[in-house]
Amino acid sequence: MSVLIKNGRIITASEDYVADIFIEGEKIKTIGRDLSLQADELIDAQGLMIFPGGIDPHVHLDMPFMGTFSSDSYETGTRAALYGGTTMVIDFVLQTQGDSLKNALKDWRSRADGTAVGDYSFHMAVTDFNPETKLEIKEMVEEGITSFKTFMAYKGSLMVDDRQMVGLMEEVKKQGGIVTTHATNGDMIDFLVAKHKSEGKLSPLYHYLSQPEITEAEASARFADMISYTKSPGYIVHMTCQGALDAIRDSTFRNQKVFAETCIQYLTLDASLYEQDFEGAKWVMSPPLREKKDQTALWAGINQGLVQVVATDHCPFTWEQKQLGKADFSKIPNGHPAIEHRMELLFSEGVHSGKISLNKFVEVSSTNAAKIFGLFPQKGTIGIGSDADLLIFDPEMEHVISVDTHHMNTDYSAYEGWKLKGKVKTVLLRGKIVIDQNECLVGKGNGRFIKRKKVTGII
Ligand code: DUC
Ligand code: ZN
Ligand code: ZN
Ligand code: ZN
Repeated sequence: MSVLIKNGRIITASEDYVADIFIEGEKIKTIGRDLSLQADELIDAQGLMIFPGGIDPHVHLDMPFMGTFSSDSYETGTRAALYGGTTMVIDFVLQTQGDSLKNALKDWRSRADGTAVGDYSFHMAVTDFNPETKLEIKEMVEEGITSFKTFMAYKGSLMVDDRQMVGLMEEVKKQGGIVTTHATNGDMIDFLVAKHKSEGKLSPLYHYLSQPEITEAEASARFADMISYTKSPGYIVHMTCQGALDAIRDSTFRNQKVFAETCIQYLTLDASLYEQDFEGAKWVMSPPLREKKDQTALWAGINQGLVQVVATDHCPFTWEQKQLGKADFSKIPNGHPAIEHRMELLFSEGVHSGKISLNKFVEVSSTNAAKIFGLFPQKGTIGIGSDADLLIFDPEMEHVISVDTHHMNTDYSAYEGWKLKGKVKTVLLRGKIVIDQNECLVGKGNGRFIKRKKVTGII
């Protein structure tokens, strides 16, 4: 199977030029002007942009959480991702405390393998670091799982203490991986949740007020300090606020790098959404949405190279599932749906509004995640020999986000009615046209588990 894409404007993290792309099998074979090669499929991309397929390194599909499961399966979630130009996701395996990493991986792969429509990998969330787990880190790296997630919150089910954290960092460094973290101070949050509940303050607003900026700034600084001590590569997931950004900026003065990821919602939505009775439950996620000043700081952080990745933390629930917390904000399943609109939101709100450049758009939506997590140059760029994961994009086409047209398995949209400029037209995954003109051309099982390489921590 071969495909020839003519006259597209190719944008990578560092280039911007018009050329033809010739694909043979799953890979890009040739890039050049006026190629006259015979191909099975011809795509005219005149007037359109071509980006590397998006990589969302933070999603939770079919995840058991807070007494229920996130509502997108690997099939519906990765299909929605493809509709939005994201060709690969990295999900999270959660170790059960007291059990092995191997068993957790088996459990997660049983739900994803043969189901996913787009490509996928996993971070391994280590929730119980002990002498047995330590021995499994090397095996995981050999399986192509080279990133290890930790939670500094959710005590009793997911949280590791600092003793486990430094131990894990030392071992992961030795085996060639990277430690990532949900950086919020779990004990402080638990205190505030209990306090608000004892005062009868039970609405979604108190979810927000139980996780103030300081809880994230403190944990981010602590994580950066432990990374400084152990010299392991480190990455903070879903950074939301100026205080956390300040903590990692400070760490750069030690000539130290802690990678940071923010999510599209923290750049585009703010905490005023919690000021409306139970409706605010739609945006109950952890960490919560912040203030306008934090959005400004995050956009600046992206431009300064302090924030490398824009992900989603896609963790969807239906409105019925959200009712689990109707009488108590601490029982509202945490998370919101975003996997489908990350690229279009970032393009419209970032590029069109003049906040980031086209090259930066590619860097933070695809290339940097590929580099940090051991996928580059197989994924994350448009180059000879790379997987032909491509997003053909109409930069001027306007459209409106709505639950009536989205493909995620949720009955509400967190961005209902948002008018965007710039829309996905055609998507290729490993040389195959998977989305064309709002239609998905592949089914369940089309996605592949991608083994990742060891991580250097330098990009
Ligand atoms: N935050 C969420 O909002 N959902 C899933 C896990 C998390 O940390
Ligand atoms: Zn998290
Ligand atoms: Zn998450
Ligand atoms: Zn324009």
